Amino acid sequence: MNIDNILRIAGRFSINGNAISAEPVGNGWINDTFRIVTDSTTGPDYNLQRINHNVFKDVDTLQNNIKYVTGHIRRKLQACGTEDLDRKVLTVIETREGGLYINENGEYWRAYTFISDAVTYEKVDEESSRMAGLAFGEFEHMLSDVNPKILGETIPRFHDMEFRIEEFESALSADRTGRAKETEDLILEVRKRKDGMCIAERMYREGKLPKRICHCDTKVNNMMFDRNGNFLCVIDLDTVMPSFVFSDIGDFLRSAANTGEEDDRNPDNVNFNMSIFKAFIGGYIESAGKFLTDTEKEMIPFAVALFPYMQFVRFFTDYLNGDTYYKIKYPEHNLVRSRAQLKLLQSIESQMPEIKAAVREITRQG
Ligand code: GN1
Ligand code: MG
Repeated sequence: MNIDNILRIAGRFSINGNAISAEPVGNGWINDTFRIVTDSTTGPDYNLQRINHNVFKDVDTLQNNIKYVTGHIRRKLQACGTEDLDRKVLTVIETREGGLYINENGEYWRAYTFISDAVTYEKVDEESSRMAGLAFGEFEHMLSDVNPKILGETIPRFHDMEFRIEEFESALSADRTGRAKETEDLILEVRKRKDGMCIAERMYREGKLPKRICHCDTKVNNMMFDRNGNFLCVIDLDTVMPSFVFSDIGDFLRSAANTGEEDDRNPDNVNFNMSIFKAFIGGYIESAGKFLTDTEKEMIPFAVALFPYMQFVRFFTDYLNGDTYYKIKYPEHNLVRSRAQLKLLQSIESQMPEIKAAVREITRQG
């Protein structure tokens, strides 16, 4: 992409000064991000992002969600006298016409204030796991007084297990790639758990479980810290939408408490790390314990198992479909990912009594 063009697009947003340099930042595969520096001596730098319109089809909903959520959090932080607000919550920069994004020939762009002197971590230890629990719990807490229906689903039925099963069953009956016959063991593993794993959607319909505004992409690298290791804010708000709180608990632990890789070729490497789990839940209950219902707390062990299962089903469905969603590095990559997620699930299942006991203990204190 031509730098002059990026600088010109940056100039269409209400930035301070003139954009003078643009440098690619971050390593996400979803959106492309550029750090924009201006000639203003007093104003901040900016992040200019090209939004992946294949993943996020409804950019209006996406940007309205983010504007709403960041505005709400900013007002909350302001009300309790928080300093350094521009590093504690993302700031959406509007276009010169007052819009939330630009559409140029089918390419969608948005801008944020750049958060200065901040870092992200890739690896999780007990301390950062506890901080993540605190941070994502606090994020949900600050949004817990908002009617979740105000926000749209940026990816429809994103963490809906019934939907993921429907997608799996239709991939299987179409069997476009002829891959079903070599994966009968995995098909059985999906099917034998599917009723139990769809319980949250049933309870929601019966009014027994709420949806709340959740982050839905709770990875440690979606948190920013200052150079002294103090937590600043949560980033990557594209998937913020109404969901069960299980999304934020389950997806974090699925990635952070795996002793192996998400796509580990050797299932023996993959196990569920109990101390990372306990640290996260401890932090989470400290900030979220005050608004969660008893049912939500009791179902935390379910959330821990649900996400490896859901990811197993999603990877496996993509394998049966011929690898159309997740980027692959080799032909059986999605199959390897599926088996690794299944192994993580089995490790969780074998430690379930301990997981339940830990949750009971932590929620009693919280
Ligand atoms: C995708 O690209 P990344 O890592 O943020 C996916 C998640 C999956 C994850 C599995 C929008 O997230 O739901 O858990 O891959 N995001 C989307 O690696 O589908
Ligand atoms: Mg992401």
